[in-house]
Amino acid sequence: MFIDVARIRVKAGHGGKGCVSFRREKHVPRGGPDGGNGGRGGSVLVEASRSVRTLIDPKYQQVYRAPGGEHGQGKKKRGRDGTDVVIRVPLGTVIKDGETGEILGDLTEERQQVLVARGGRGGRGNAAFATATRRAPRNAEDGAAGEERTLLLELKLLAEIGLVGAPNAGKSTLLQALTAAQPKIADYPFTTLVPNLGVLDFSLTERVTVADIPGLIAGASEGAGLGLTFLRHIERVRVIVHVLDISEGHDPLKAFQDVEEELTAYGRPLGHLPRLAAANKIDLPHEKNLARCQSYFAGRGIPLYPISALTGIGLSALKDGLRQGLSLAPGQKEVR
Ligand SMILES: Nc1nc2c(ncn2[C@@H]2O[C@H](COP(=O)(O)OP(=O)(O)OP(=O)(O)O)[C@@H](O)[C@H]2O)c(=O)[nH]1
Ligand SMILES: [Mg+2]
Repeated sequence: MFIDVARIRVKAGHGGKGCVSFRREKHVPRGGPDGGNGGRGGSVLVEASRSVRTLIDPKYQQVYRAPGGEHGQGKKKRGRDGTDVVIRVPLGTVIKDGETGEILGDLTEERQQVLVARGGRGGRGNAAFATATRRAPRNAEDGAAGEERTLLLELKLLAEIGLVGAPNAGKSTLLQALTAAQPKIADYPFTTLVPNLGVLDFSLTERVTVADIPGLIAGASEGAGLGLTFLRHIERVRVIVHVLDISEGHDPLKAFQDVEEELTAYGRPLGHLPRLAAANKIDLPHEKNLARCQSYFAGRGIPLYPISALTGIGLSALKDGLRQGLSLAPGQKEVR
């Protein structure tokens, strides 16, 4: 199962208590205060890891608690610190405060960490309170409470290219044709329920990630079809490819406009991203639709690529177009 949001509670450990103690040794009369400080409570951190793919673990383990620090002891012995708890999440996870929505971190690199709940400070033992005039203090502090908060974890796929379109347009077929991904493909709408990712090789050193986004229909922003939940994944893409079914009996322009409307209704800035149109299924009768598309997209400055994802016609021209789109897109191209 693909889990892309999780709400969790994190509790850092309480600081250990400071100790009240006096040195007592046979030949040392009136030994001074020697109560040690308490240890710091364990903190909770979130760390990005390439080996984690989904948020399934945090989804099921809803509370993460770090252990407290140990209490201080006599002979100025400091209590041991509580061990930190590290929650591992996939690259591309955004961490928000569950109550305020404030973004606490956006983990895009391997082993990048954010501290989400700081462990409580250990209390000072009585040794720490001794002064020249106050030689036998009997006071010590309690440890401080650890921080505690609710977090919202959201996974946003890190893909450079996003394939969008109506259900059944052939997005998954195109992903399969461009990359080694093996998404489910079928002749019914909403086959793709979660985004699929594949890696497209332009050359040995130039590779980009392509995401196949579940089908979008008019009203998706009000929850129709699968809704817009998955659009959060395309917030980060750099080029949007509209996959259009131009075979006879379909209305690719209506499909394009519906999808564009939903992208606008989603309310995040996607408008500035370069767009390409892939006129798919040209192995089927399509002449009238192709002519309509050509004049429509030419008027909007959107490059149009007639393709057949199924037979492979036109894919190398589309790849060149993608490469060019990426070079025009804002942001650095990621070469892995
Ligand atoms: N003839 C022909 N059929 C195609 C082509 N591309 C896709 N199809 C068929 O169209 C149907 C839908 O393809 P998918 O790739 O599952 O479509 P999708 O856009 O991913 O659909 P959803 O996941 O439901 O949104 C399948 O039966 C494919 O075999 C094409 O170029 N030519
Ligand atoms: Mg699909």
